[in-house]
Amino acid sequence: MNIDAYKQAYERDGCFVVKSLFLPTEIQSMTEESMALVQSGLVARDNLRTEMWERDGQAVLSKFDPVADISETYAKAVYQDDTSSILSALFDEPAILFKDKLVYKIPGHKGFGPHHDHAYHMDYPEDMVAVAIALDPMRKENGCIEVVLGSHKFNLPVVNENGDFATEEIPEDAIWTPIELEAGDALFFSNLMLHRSAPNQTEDMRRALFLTYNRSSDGEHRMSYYNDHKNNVARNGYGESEGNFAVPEDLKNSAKFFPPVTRVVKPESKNELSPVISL
Ligand SMILES: O=C(O)CCC(=O)C(=O)O
Repeated sequence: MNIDAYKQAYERDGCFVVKSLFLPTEIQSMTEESMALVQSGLVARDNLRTEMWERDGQAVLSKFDPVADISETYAKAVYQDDTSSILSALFDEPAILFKDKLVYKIPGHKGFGPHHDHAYHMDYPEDMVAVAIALDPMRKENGCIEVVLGSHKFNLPVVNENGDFATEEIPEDAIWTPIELEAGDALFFSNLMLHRSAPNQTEDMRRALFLTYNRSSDGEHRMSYYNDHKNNVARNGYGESEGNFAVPEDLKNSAKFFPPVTRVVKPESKNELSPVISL
């Protein structure tokens, strides 16, 4: 792993790709877990963990957000060794988890408009790194992430008077680069990096796990962020992203995270050696 090359790319472009960061067996566990979560009974329009989108007049699951505190499989991904080493090198100190979400991007999902993530948590440290881990191949046809290389240095005013991302401030000549990934690859990108994604025009889901970290010297903010998130959603919804109707008006007062958000605990490492058979 050439950590210096990653650091240089991060400084210059605001992002870089790490191929095969996760093993096929790890990806398989995560995709199986994503389906177990769908069937867990947690997907509901008043559950703030499960962001819903509209498709053909029906509410469908868009994201589990957060997810790592209810799933040992995803908690393991948070603490994966190579990810931690790369993040420590970028920050020059250990990283702390800020946010974790599992995006399902089902067929027909309309995609995500241009934004950077800091706009959605401006009260928290600016210096964060997101890691988008592909659980399925991410291609142009199923709405891979597209980025504007170098845009972490644009210093954009992020929010307009409606409280939405100020897309009108994005330079007209900005070049959007699609980042195609294989399952197991990961895109590391700055919290200030402009990104978006197109609709999923295929017949299959395009799942990705997004883990966002801040530097340890900036402190731990995850619990406080999700507490604020609850109030923001109840007050405003999620803005005007196309297709996103989040928590409906009549459920806003009762909407809550279930189960309640807890800290992400590092799973005990288990001895995974095969049993030895004496002959
Ligand atoms: O999953 C995607 O296509 C992009 C998601 C994204 O940009 C976000 O959730 O902020």
